[in-house]
Amino acid sequence: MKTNRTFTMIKPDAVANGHIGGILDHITKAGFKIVALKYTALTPAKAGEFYAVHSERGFFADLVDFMSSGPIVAAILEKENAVADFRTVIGATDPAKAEPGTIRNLFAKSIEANAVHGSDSDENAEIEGNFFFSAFERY
Ligand code: RTP
Ligand code: MG
Repeated sequence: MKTNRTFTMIKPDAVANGHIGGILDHITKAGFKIVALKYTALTPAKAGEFYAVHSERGFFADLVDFMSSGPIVAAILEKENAVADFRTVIGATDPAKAEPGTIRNLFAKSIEANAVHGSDSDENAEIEGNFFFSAFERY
């Protein structure tokens, strides 16, 4: 079951720009079932923990500031081949390089404020889902 799941966040830019509904619609029309959903916000400490893998990168401090700058929407999604298929649906990290019709192409403005997060492996999908949702919040 867990190999059919991925984790996503609608990032602060997309929430602030009124794209929660548009992005969730895009996700469900792409064949993903929402099995957990939460409107919340990250503190700087929590944002740093979530993106700890990037702590040595030059953009880390900016990324933490950005991810804690406003509310986000967290969700666990289910679909066959969920992790890889969702990466295709969201498009490249830099929206200028994202394929037409992808979520980042449609809803993102910059390489940092890029509208959505998508897990990069089954293992990280499980870790990230558990970061936001307790067992009784996951269908
Ligand atoms: P994500 O983890 O959020 O799904 O994004 P990703 O895999 O496509 O990209 P990743 O390399 O994991 O980077 C994580 C997030 O850091 C910000 N970033 N800023 N200023 C920059 O050069 C830069 N590079 C990355 C983005 O918000 C990116 O999604
Ligand atoms: Mg990543």
